[in-house]
Amino acid sequence: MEIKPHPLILKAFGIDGPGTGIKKFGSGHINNTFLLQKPNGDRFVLQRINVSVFREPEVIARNQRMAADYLAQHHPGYLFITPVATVDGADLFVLEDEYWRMIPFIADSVTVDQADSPTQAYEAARQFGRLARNLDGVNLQPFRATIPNFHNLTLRYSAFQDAIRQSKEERRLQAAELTAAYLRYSDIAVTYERLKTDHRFRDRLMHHDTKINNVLLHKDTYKGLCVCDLDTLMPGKVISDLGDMVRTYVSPVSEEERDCCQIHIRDEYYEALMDGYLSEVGDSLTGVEREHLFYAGKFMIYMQGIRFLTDFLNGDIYYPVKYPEHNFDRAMNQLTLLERLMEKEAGLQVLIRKCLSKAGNDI
Ligand code: GN1
Ligand code: MG
Repeated sequence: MEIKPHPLILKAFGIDGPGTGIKKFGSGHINNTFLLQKPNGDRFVLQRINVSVFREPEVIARNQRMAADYLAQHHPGYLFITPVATVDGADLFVLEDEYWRMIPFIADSVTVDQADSPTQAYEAARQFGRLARNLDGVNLQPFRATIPNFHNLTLRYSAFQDAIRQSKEERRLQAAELTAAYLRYSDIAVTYERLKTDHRFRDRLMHHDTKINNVLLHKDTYKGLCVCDLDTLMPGKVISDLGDMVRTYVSPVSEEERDCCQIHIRDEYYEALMDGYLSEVGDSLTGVEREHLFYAGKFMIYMQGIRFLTDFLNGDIYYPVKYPEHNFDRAMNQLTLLERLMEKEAGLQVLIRKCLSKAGNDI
């Protein structure tokens, strides 16, 4: 269904309806995003928050506000996108149970949907690294999960098992081989289970959605400007942010690619993103975190793969699909990526060690 922002929403943010250009923007699965252009040329990004995913949008606003306050105090020059307040001074505007928020469009910025060069991977990773580093000292206590258990692989794994049991027979049979393959790699979930209670595996304020189009790059130089899409800024683990970059920057094709022969690991992108990320956070990692840098990629690819497959088994209730096997194909894509990554572990561990020692660290 086509969703258009109601004129009252624009008014709430102090924008006059007539004369303001509105178009759909971005490529996310979850929220609805629009680019607004005022007659004077000022641009804003207006979003309707998906409340079936983000059940407490106030938590998003609160986390961002607390992070912004901390950063303004401790890293005053750092560009951190904060919402534009409504004319009443609120971070969110609620109309008929729908939550809207607006952020400024950052001048001279562009996003790319795919990493096209190792330099882009480096720049993007560096931005996520800088965010993590700048937020390293923040008191995590008042921060809450915007999506509880979002990257809790233990729960994602049990949701997968539930879906296998409860799915309609047709889908269960269709996915039998793929399901068996994912179950064979369940040690990835077992490792997480062990790690999550290890206090040396620190809680940190993480972005949790580090795909490359969540970094704004300068339109001419392609230098990283800042990160965006801060809905899942919440306490988490370093493997989430690092792992999602491995998942989304390293293969020449995205999770949407159906021809799995095109999926492979580009070592130079892997090295570039490790280098960019560790150049910022390297010296703050604990020994246990450093030992699990390769695991990060496995963790995120496996979790995304079982999320797609779970959704296929459940009848496509979470991810929008364009055709009936869409989630199945995405899960197959992620399994291929996982296997390509694991085949290369020895060589990639060498690259990790190289990047760690460059950042002044060793395993
Ligand atoms: C969702 O909407 P988007 O594309 O930013 C999902 C991520 C997945 C991603 C996979 C809240 O993000 O976790 O990695 O799809 N976000 C949520 O494409 O579930
Ligand atoms: Mg997103």
